[in-house]
Amino acid sequence: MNFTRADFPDGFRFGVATSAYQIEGHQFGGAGPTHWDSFAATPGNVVRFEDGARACDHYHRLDEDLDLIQGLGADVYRFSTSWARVMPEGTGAVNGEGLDFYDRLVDGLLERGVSPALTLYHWELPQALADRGGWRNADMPHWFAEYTEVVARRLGDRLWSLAPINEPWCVGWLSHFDGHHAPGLRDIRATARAMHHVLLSHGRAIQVCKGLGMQNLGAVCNFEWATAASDAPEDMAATARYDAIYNRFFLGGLFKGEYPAEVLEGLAPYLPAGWQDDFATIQSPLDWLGVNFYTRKRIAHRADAPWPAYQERPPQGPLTDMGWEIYPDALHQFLTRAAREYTGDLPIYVTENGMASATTPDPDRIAYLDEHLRAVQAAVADGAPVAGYFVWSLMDNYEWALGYEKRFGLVHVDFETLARTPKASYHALADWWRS
Ligand code: IFM
Repeated sequence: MNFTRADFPDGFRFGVATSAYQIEGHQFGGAGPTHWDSFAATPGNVVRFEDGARACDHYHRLDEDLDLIQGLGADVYRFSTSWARVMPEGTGAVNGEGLDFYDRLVDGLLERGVSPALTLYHWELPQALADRGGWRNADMPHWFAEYTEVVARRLGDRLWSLAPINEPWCVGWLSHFDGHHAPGLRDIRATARAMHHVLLSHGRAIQVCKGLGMQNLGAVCNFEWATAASDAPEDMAATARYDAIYNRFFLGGLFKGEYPAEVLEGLAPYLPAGWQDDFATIQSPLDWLGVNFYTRKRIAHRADAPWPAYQERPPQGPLTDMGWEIYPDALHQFLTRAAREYTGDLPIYVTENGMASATTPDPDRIAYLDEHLRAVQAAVADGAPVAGYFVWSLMDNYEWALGYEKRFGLVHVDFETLARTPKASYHALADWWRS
């Protein structure tokens, strides 16, 4: 990687990201059960039934991991608090030990000169709330606001930034329509409610944080670039539906106070009554947009299925261990489009980007990061106000339904001994981030 900091705009921030359930070790420290524990315990959902009970044991190796972040020269560390660790039943009683852990984490970052970027929800819903319907339940925004207030009151004075919910598409669509993530539903009515409640909960959390005087509040969404598999009108229309569900539903809700027509075609009959009245909350003004970006998809029409009637075509070219096509120009195109059509001058952070690769040393990861950083530069040259770039992930961790075999880390983790070993990509980034 032949970059220097001067190759990026003034004040541009580099960082790394993780999430609670993927690294901490959920069995430790008084955390309550989550829907990922029960999802993983159900045959057929997760590779080898693996769960986050021990994960990387970050809970007991906090200082060692904070030293790795400092050694990398990262400006920002993006992490999440676990709702079930802070409030084991989801509402009511607070687990003091859990909050103390996050307090030490934030202070440890600040002592090392790293800015803490908090995400409040990265998918481990407390089981007690899942039992009450989870994201389908219209009470979710109230429950989430209660949890937000507990965390914000304790940590809010020392955070660099806060985002309520990681990747609303995954919370809504992937988990309730595709059934690939907890709670593993395949139900259009559940999907419509979860998609709406996740945005409404986001808005409530922003209101709570603003009420407490917090600043630098954002939203972190995952996006994909969608390319039509052919010029046929039905493939173009299928691609527009894919793009609407994946990208424009969230950008439209957050920044325009509307849902795309292609999504309403399918979901409108199932949305909760009065959904149109919620946009004032959903649109609570933000200070930045976070873009989690990995790949693009080629989409075609699917004639033998009801709405959304699309199918993914096989990826082309080089793939990561996730089977995701490596297509950096999609990041350039997406950042440019997001700024042009939705966010204007609002800063955009690439809050996740990286690749799964089991190779060590990892020249493939170095090349992937290099190409995507060049795509960021191209977007900046086109006028997109990109203000930072965070690598997913600091270390190998629990890749949800794919268990521990997909390795996204800059640091290798031996899941027998839990030894951490920085990879070549870690050293390549450290060489210029520390300069
Ligand atoms: O590991 C995940 C993370 O939890 C959310 N964004 C995508 C990553 C890679 O799949």
